[in-house]
Amino acid sequence: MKIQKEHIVNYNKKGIENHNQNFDFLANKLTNQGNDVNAIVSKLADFQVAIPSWALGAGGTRFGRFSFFGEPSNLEQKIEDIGVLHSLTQTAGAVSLHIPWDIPSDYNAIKEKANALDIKFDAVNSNTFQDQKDASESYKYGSLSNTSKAVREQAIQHNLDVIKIGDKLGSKALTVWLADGSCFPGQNNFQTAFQNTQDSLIDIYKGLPNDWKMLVEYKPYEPNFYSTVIQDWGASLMLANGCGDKAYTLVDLGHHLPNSNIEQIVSILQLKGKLGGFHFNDSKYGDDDLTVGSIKPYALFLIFNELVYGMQNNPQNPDLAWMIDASHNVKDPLEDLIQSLEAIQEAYAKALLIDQAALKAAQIDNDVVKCQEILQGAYRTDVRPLLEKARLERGGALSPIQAYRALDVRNSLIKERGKNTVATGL
Ligand code: RM4
Ligand code: MN
Ligand code: MN
Repeated sequence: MKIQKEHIVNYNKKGIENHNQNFDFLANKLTNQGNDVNAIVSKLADFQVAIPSWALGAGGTRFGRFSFFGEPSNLEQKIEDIGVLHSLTQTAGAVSLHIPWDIPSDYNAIKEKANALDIKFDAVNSNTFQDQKDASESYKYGSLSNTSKAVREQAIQHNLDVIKIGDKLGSKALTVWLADGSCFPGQNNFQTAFQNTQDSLIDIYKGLPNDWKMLVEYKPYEPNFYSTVIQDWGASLMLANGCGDKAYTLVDLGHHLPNSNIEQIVSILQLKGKLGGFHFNDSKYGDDDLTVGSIKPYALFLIFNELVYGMQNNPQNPDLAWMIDASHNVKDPLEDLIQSLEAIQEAYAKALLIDQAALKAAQIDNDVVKCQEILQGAYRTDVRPLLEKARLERGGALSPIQAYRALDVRNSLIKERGKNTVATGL
C-alpha cells in the first residue's frame, strides 16, 4: 500500500484553517520571547528517526502473541509500511534492519523500493541472542563472551556477515546488542566473559569499513537475570574505547535500572565524543518497550535538552543514529509508531525552546528557581502547531494518527495481505 500525496492534501484541507490560527498565535508568542521560529521548524523537519524492521508486527510477550492482522510478511512489505509512516509523519525516513530476520533476497529491488519512498538504510543490527537454523554452535550460554572459541568465532563471523549485508544497502553502522550474561551467581567468571567480549568485538571492529561506526548497546538485565556482560554505559564505553575511534556507546532508554539519570549519561558521553546511537521507547519498570513519551514525557524532554546542548556544543561527538526500539502488544504497530514519532518531535521541539544563554546565566548565578522556571516554561508550551507546520512543509499530514484512521490504512493492509500474516521479529 502506498499513500497518495493528493489524499494527504485533501485530508489536510479540513484542518488547515485551525492550524493556521494556532500556528500564528504560537509563532507570535515565541518570536516575542526571542525564538527563531523558522529555524526551529526547519530543525524539526530535518529530524529523521529510523524504524526497526522488527517493530512493524505484533510483539510477543512471554505468554502470548496477538496479531493485528495485515502484518508485513517480508522485507518489501516492511519497507512499504515504513513508507506509510513516512508519508504521514515525514519523520520516519530510515529503516534499521535486524539480521537474520530481514536478509534481502534482491538487494537492488529493496534499494529501489526504499529509494522511491525516500527511506535510507540506517544501522544494521546483528542477532546472537537466538540460535539460527542450521547453525553448528548454540548461544545458550553466550555468544561473543562464550567460553568456547568455536561459539565466539561463529558469533564474530555473523557480525562480519551483517556488515557485508549493510554495506550492500548503504548502511554505515553496526549495532551490537548482546544477551550474554548469567542467570546464577558463580555461573560465569566476570573477567573472562568481559575479556572474551572485548577480544571478539576487536575482531569485528577490524572488519568495519573505514566510514562505518560500531555501536555498542548495554542493558542491565534480561534475558539473563543475575549478570549481563555489557550491563551499563561504563562497560559499553570501556569496550568501545578498547576497539577504537569508530566504536561508540549506544543508549537505549529502556535499558536502565529504575530512576537512572539518563540525561546525565548522554550528556557526559557527548562531552567525551562517544555517544553514537540512541534507541527511543518508554518504560515504567525496565525494558518495557512502551510508546515513547507515554509514561515519562518530562524525562524525555530533559534528555532532549542534553542532546540539543550536545548537538550545539560538542563537535567532537558525531551525528547520532536515532531509532525507535519498541514492541507492540496491544496497539496497532503503525499507530504506536506514529505516536512515538510525535512524542519524539514534541520533546525535541520543547528542548529547542530552552533559552540556553539564560539558563547558563542562571546556573552561574546559582539561581536554582530560575533554572527550573526556564526548563519548565519550555516544557509547558504546547508545541504541536510547530510539529504540524514542519510536517506540512514536507507534504505530511496535519494529524498523522487521524489521517491514518481516515484513510483506513489497516483495513487496506488486511485486504492486501490477508489476516493471518506474521512479521518476523520478536
Ligand atoms: C534488545 C535491544 C536491541 C534490540 C533487541 C530486539 O532488548 O534493545 O536493541 O535489537 O532487543
Ligand atoms: Mn535497543
Ligand atoms: Mn531493549
